[in-house]
Amino acid sequence: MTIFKFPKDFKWGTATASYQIEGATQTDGRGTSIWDTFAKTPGKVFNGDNGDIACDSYHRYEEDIALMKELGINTYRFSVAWPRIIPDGDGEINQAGLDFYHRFVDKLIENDIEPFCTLYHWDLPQALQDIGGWENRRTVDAFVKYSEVMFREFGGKIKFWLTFNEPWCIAFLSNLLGNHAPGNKDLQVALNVGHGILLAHGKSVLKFRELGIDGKIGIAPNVEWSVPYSKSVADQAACNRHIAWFADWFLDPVFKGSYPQFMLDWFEEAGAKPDVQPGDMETICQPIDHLGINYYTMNVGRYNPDGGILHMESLDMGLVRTDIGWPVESRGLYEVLHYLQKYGNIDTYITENGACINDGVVNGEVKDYRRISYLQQHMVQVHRAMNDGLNLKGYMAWSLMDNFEWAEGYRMRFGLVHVDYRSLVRTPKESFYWYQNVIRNNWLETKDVL
Ligand code: GCO
Repeated sequence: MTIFKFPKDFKWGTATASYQIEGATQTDGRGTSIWDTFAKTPGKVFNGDNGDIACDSYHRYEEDIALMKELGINTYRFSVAWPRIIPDGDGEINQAGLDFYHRFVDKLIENDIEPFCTLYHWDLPQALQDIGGWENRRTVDAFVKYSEVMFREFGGKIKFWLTFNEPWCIAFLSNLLGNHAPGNKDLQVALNVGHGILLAHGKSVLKFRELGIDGKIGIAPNVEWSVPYSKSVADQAACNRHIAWFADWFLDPVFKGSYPQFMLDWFEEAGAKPDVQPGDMETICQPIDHLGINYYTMNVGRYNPDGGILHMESLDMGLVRTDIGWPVESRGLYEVLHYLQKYGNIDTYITENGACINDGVVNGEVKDYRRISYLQQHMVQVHRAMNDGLNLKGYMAWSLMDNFEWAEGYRMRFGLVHVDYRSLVRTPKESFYWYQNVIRNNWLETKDVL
């Protein structure tokens, strides 16, 4: 048995996102988001599910905060629904929306839970999509306005900020692969969208500094690790592209002020390139205070000219998979963290990590031992990376509770707390009690949990 101790000020948390948990989509003046539209388009979301009710956290947030308190987390990562703050994206401010987040954030603070706020976790106001979404620079300016409203209202109260959650998903999953809202399948659109959000990120960070907000700000990419199937140059290059697609494509502009040339060349061969205007790259390249990393899985990649835009196929190496089909490989997290050192040893938070394990309630209990195993393995890798001297400041499990899993609807469950979507009853799972123990001890013990 080995004991892994964590530093005193380590942030232990969980993460959620507004559209996935809040429900109350028609309440208190909230505008429509692209996810409302997408979820109601037949064939886009499994079972025709949508976020109208979700976990109803908009109404049950006190119960949820009581659960957080019981769990013992000192940090909670949540996102704000832009359409609650500015219903049409760019017009009137909705006081009722601000009031909700004030009540919510005050309650967190009252319970000694640090609010860690994501400004954009995908619920773009539909009115902005109607003018071209992130491809239109009016959307970029509207985001800066929205973020200014948030900074002015919550600056000082909220000390930890993230501009964008998972730029790869916003650009490519949503606009090249078409799986998420708004569902485009066009590389040029994807590159424009990616560029738009980078620009919005840079301008928002500039605004944060200009206002002198007491707090820290950064961005949270999702990064998948890829290991080449063979030593062939082609396999290695395919995996390099795969990693860079998630990481370098967004982080090179943020940290270095340029897109990675080999990826620009690659996309240009496919006939597309981002619409970079003079001054854009300088605007994007603003010093940030921390980096959030969302990590779930690793690939073994092989060059295959039919393997999508990157010409890479992921091989099935027989790894254990979670119920959503993603291979479990915790060492990928360690590799990702080291890979990102090329951008400097910046304060880093694991802003999401977790497993889809669909075990249900049996006799009042949820014995999700596979989730415990997943979390434990990944936390050990975080600890390893910290031992190497990396500035890892916190770990936030995805997710506090089961919720609306985007295109998968409600069938895929990532929560430490089970949610019965008919009764909305919350039942803490075994993993909840396991995590509670880790947090209470501030160390992790690795005897085999299975
Ligand atoms: C994400 C997502 C979450 C997902 C999780 C599991 O940021 O991709 O933030 O919303 O639910 O990743 O797929």
